Amino acid sequence: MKPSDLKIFVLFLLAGATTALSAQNTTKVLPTDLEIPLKYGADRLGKRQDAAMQKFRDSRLGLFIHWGLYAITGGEWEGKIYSGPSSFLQKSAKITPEEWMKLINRWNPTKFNATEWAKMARKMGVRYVKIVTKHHDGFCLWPSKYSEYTVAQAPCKKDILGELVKAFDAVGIDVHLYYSILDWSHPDYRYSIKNREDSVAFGHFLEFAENQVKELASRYPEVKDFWFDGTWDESFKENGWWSVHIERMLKEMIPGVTVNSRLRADDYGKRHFDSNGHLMGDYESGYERRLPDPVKDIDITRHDWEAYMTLPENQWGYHKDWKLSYVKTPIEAIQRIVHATSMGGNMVINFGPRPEGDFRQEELEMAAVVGKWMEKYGECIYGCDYAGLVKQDWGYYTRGKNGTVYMIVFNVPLSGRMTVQVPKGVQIEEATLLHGGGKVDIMETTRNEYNVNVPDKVIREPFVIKLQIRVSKENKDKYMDALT
Ligand code: H76
Repeated sequence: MKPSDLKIFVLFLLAGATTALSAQNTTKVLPTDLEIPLKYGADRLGKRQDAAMQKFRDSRLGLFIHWGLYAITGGEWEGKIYSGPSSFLQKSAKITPEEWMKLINRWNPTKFNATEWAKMARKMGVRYVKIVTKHHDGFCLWPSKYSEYTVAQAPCKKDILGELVKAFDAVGIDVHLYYSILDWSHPDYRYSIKNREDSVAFGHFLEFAENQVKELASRYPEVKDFWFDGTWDESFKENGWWSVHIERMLKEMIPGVTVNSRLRADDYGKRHFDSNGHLMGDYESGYERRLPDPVKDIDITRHDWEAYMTLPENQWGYHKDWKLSYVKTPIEAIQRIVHATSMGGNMVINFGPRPEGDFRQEELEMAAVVGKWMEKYGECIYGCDYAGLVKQDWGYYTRGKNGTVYMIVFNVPLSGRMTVQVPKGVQIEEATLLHGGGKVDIMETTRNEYNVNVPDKVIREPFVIKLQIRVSKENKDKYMDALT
C-alpha cells in the first residue's frame, strides 16, 4: 500500500464513520444560543491532543490497585462473611469509624515488596497503574499530615504509596492516583447540606480534601493522572466550583496531568457531562463494571474514556471468599481490553492485594496470561483506536496509527468464513496472521464485502489478522443492483 493510499483510507474512515474521530475536535467552539451559559461546565470541547493525553490514550491497558484496611478483614467481621464488596464491610457490618480504624494496628504487610509489584505489572503489559491512596473509609496509604488515619500510625510505618510510586516509575509504568472524596471517617463530611451548620462543615471538609490532594501532587510529582471517586452525594454536586478549582490547580501543579470526568460537577450538579452535554475533565470514567455496546453506543468514540473491571463481581479490595460470585477468566479480561480499544477506550483491571502485601494466585495467573497475550498481540492494542468499520460477530476491529486494520477473533464461525464489510472504494489486498505471519485467504464476495478464511491451523486463543487495505480513486463497481 502506498503512503498516499493510506492517507486516503484513513481520511476515508474518518469521514465515512458516523462518529467524529479525534483529528477534528481540538478547537474550542463558542457556545451557541442553544447552550446554557455555565461557569463550571466543560473547559474544552473534543479530545485533548497534547503528548501527555496521547500517551494516556495509547497506553490502553492499566492496572487498578485497591489496598487498604479492608484487606485485613477480607469481608469477614466477627466470624461472619459478608458477600458485598469487602471495601464496604464497615457499612454492611455497621462498624463505627473509630472501631474500623483500630485495624491500623494490624496493618503490617510483611511480604510487601513494591519492586515485585512493578515487575509483575510490567510482565502483565499494563502501561499505567491506578493506586488507591484513600478509599471511602478514609485510611491513607501515605503519611498525610492532615489525617490521623494513615500508614504512619501503623506498626510498619512505611510510606507504602511512596514506595509504589518509585517502583512503578522506575520500570516505566505511569502512576495514577485514586482519591475518594466521600470519606466515612471525617467529622465534617456531609451527604447533603440541610442547614448552615452543614454548609460550614462541608466547607471545612473541602479544604481538608484540597489540602490532601495538594499534598499528594507535591509529594509525588511523578504522578500522571488523578482519578477521583465518591463524588455522587448531593453535598458535592452543589459545589461544582470546587471540582473546577481542583482540576485547574492540579494542571498548574503538574503539567500534562490528566483528570477523570468523575471529579466534575457543573453549576446545576450535572456530573461527567455538563448541562450542555459536553464532557468535563479529560476522559469519561463512568464505565465501571460495564462496557459500551459496540453498535448502539458508537458515539463514545468521540471522546476519551476508560473502563474498569473487577475479577469477581464488584470486589475491589481483597475478599477471602471468591466463591461467592463468578470470577472472570483471563480470556474474558483480554476480550474486555480488545472491546475497549476497538471503541477508542482504555481498560483497567483491578487487583486487591492480600493483607500481607502479596497477590492471590488468581491475580498472578491473570497477570501472566494477559501479559503473554499482550506480548504476542500488543501491536493491535497499544497505540490503536476505533477502526470505523461495522462490527461483526467474529470479534473486534482496531486500527493502528499507520492505518493497518486488525481483526481480533474471539468467535470462530463454523462456516470457516469471516465477513468484513468495507466502505465504498476500499479493497482488502492481503490478510496475514499477526503472530506467525502466515497468509490468510480472502475473497471478495459481493459489493463492499469480503470473506476472510479462518486459518487452517486451530488456534486456541484469541488471534489477530492484519488487513492490508487499498483505496482506489475510481469506483469500479462490478456488482449490479438487484431489480426488485
Ligand atoms: C462505587 C464505587 C467505587 N468505585 C470503584 C473504583 C471502587 O473504588 C468502588 O468502591
